[in-house]
Amino acid sequence: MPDTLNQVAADRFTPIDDASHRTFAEQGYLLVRNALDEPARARIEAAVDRVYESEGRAGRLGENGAMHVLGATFRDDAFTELLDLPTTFPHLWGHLGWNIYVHHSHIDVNPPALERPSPKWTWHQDGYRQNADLEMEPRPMFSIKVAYVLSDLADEGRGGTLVLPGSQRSNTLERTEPGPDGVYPRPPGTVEITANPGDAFIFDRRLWHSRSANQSTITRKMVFLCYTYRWIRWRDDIAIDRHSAWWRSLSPLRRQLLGDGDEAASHFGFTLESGVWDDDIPLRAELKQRGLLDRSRHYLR
Ligand SMILES: O=C(O)CCC(=O)C(=O)O
Repeated sequence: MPDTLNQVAADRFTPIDDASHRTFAEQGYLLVRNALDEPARARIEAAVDRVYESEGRAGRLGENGAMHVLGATFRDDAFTELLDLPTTFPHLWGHLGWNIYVHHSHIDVNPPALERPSPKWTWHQDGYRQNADLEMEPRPMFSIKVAYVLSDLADEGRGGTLVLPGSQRSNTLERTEPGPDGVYPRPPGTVEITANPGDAFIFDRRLWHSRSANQSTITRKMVFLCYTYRWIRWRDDIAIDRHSAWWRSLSPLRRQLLGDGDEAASHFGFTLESGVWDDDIPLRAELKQRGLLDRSRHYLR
């Protein structure tokens, strides 16, 4: 393997620094500047455009030409590189550990909105029943989403995601009172995430967040990947073709991140035969080889 590729391979296993770890734990989100360099950003944007064209041809675009499609990682080979991207992947295993995969991903294209901000209350935590079935406060994090920003979101009003820093520790969020126009004001403390093309942000699924209307003249383009534990089910309807050239070309790590597992027990981190942690699970093997398993962090044991 040429040196540069070795370097890239090594970077995805470089642990994140303590300050980033702490900021994410405190705020519930973290902005990662320049997650994609310009050639990579352009490759991903071109893939988004291909999906957009195909959805358009199939008559599946929403109002105003908006697109929200699930199963992004299976929609175009170009998205494969996002799975273990060196600039973001250390945050995923650094907070969740080695027994993870991407169970949900989506591509969003939001042309300039013609309408005024939605009168609907759109603040939520991710995870649906994960927010109802468990009686505890705060509930477990369970998953982290990475949001790749492909268009220019540097100014407010371009459809940036709204977040309430620190709100991941709270099971509930009080609704604000709608104004005379029916529109709910933003909860106090709201931050609209602004970012440059190629930046990414990661967020704890419990962080209270909301879409915002794109009131600019720039079409917003984003790709979201949600990493969770392998013992949590798929959120998207996907079918893996294990005989495809694409699947066979993938590294064992990428196959893990796309949901692969030899046997049911593997999804719980062990083999039936050994009854203990499965050292063949690709991400565990990669971390172990580098001395990155860490008994002091339960999820990295
Ligand atoms: O599109 C956005 O800005 C927010 C997306 C969102 O709410 C989500 O991914 O759960």
